[in-house]
Amino acid sequence: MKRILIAAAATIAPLILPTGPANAASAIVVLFADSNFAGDSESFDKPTNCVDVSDVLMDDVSSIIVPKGYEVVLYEHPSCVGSALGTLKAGGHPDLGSANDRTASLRAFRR
Ligand SMILES: [Ca+2]
Repeated sequence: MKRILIAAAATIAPLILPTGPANAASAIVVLFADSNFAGDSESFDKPTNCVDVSDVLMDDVSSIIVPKGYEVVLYEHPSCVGSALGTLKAGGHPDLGSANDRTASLRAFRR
C-alpha cells in the first residue's frame, strides 16, 4: 500500500508548478488612457484568453506596455471580435497610431 501511495505522489508532483510574484510581474500587460504611459491605467496578468478593457479605458487606450516574451493583439470590439487593430511586440508602445482610442479588448500570445 505504501508503495502505491509513493507512486501516486510522484505522478502528481510535476503538475504542481510553482507560481510566484516574480513570474507574474514579468507577464503583465499595462494599458494607459493617454500617450506616453500617462493617465488612467489598467493591468492584465498574462491575458492569453481574451479580456475586455474596463469601462474607464474602453475606446480610450493610447499607450501600452507589452511584457517580454509576449505579443498583444488589439480588437475594436469586446470579446475579441471585429477587426484586429494591430499586433504589438514586447516593449513600450507610447503611441498607438491608428489604433489610438479604439481598443475594446485584447489577447496576448507567447513569443
Ligand atoms: Ca486616450
